Amino acid sequence: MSVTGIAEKIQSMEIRGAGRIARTAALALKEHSNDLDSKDLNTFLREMESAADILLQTRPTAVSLPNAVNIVMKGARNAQTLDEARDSVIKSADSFISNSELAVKRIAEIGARHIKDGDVILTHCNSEAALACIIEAHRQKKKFEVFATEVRPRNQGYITIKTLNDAGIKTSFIVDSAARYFMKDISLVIVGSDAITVNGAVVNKIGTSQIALCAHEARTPLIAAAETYKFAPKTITGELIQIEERDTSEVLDREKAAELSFVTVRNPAFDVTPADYVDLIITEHGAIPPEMAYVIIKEYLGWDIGDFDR
Ligand code: RUB
Repeated sequence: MSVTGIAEKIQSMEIRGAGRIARTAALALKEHSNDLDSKDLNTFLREMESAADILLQTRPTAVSLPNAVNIVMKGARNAQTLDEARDSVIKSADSFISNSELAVKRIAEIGARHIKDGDVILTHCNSEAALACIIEAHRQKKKFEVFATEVRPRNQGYITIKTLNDAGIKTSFIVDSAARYFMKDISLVIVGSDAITVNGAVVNKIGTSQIALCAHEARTPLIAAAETYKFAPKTITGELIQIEERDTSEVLDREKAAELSFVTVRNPAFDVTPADYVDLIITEHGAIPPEMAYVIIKEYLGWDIGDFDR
């Protein structure tokens, strides 16, 4: 499929979830580099950069996307020949995809250690990384149950309950606004992440921060499961994570909205949970307190303060 076709699928959320978006973008760049019949290095790089730009425009919040694009393009940008550049894109994309799949498996193993018999887990949205922890704990025969939210307006909660049901995990399905009502019964909150800032704030599906606030009030621990490529290097210099505002028709039918001349519909897709409300971040390199986010950015993403002065 063309880069534009894949970009449309990401934009429309046919392909969604920060990890999947990143792997799909890496694959799209690899396939594009194979399809291009550029005659020289500069033309190849120009065409690859414009494909990368198309992918980057799709969803602004998931930092896994620019991180994946940079990882795939880095070697090609420094290549001396066209063959070297193409080769580098292909190898980097392949290794990004397999590392990403491995990272989720590793997160599952580490995350499962934090789930114990008798737990009642609340999860929000549909996170491959968060669900991997839950499913691994179930595979280890731990006895627990899960509460899953609906996730208005796109209802990703349906995908979550289907996955949990297929795994044979006892699950309660609740509307988003019931999170505080049930929090007294919850012993652990596990969510995924679209971006993690240098301060350890977790950017995830809208509603996560409300759940975190309720969890904090009830002294219920909250864990975020996040591969290292979801950490946002540019937040080192104070750059904010852009919160995607999606089409308002996802929330209220366009015709109904048109009848309400004093009403503006808003549809932010993500929110920011401050580090104070996050107990642990599970990465493929281990579980860290949110305060250690800088270490992940520096050690595993290879970025440092000086990188921004060039
Ligand atoms: C998905 C979402 C997920 C994170 C992590 O939002 O917020 O919690 O992307 O998912 P959307 P994963 O449905 O708008 O893409 O662990 O699968 O990367």
